[in-house]
Amino acid sequence: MEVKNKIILAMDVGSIQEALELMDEVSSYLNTVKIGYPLVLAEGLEAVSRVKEEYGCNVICDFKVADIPATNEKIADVTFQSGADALIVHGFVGRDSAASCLASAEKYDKEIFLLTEMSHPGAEEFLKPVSMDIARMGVNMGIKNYVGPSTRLDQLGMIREIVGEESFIISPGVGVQGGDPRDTLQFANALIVGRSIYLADDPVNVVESLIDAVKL
Ligand code: OMP
Repeated sequence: MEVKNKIILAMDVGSIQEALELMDEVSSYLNTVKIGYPLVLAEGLEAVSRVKEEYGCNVICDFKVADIPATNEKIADVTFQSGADALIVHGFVGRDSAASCLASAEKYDKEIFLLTEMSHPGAEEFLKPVSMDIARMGVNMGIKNYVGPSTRLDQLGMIREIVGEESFIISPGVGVQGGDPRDTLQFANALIVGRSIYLADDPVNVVESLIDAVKL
């Protein structure tokens, strides 16, 4: 996936109206949007098709899929049928669960991102001790796309070592969660940024500053 300016907008707003207004402002700078539960539970999967149709951008659905294989497959199928280009899938549930999402992605000629370690403090409790195993599992399964934390760069660096330079890593946690854009891009291919942009008085200014910061 080609991510313009290395920034993925996390569209965690509460309505299609807000999403479209934000896209009107920033869409010339971005070509990739991540849509998750906040917007889809409020507006349905139509939010995915609307954003795709009106702006022609890549949409990554962030449903952090973490169920048994049969249910994962149904979730992945309906997500890809909505037009989503990619789906974020949890790794901790194990190989069979992730494999059913991967099989669905292959069926629709789409992609999955395997979530390794999460960015928030609570990830230290259960996820951190197994995150490298999750990354190794992804490599063994032939997965090419990963999500890893900008808030723990030592961990992100180890994830990069495991998945290799050819893999594509997207990294949340920049801005409000404390991650630094430039440092994160030492290891990640693109940043996921939400609140710093959509809560800003001037989202365009924030996006421009991020682009400058990562160019330096
Ligand atoms: P902000 O913290 O507002 O920039 O948003 C970060 C976005 O990335 C949100 O949509 C989170 O749900 C998502 N995210 C994380 O923050 N941490 C993770 O470990 C994984 C994700 C994700 O999978 O996108």
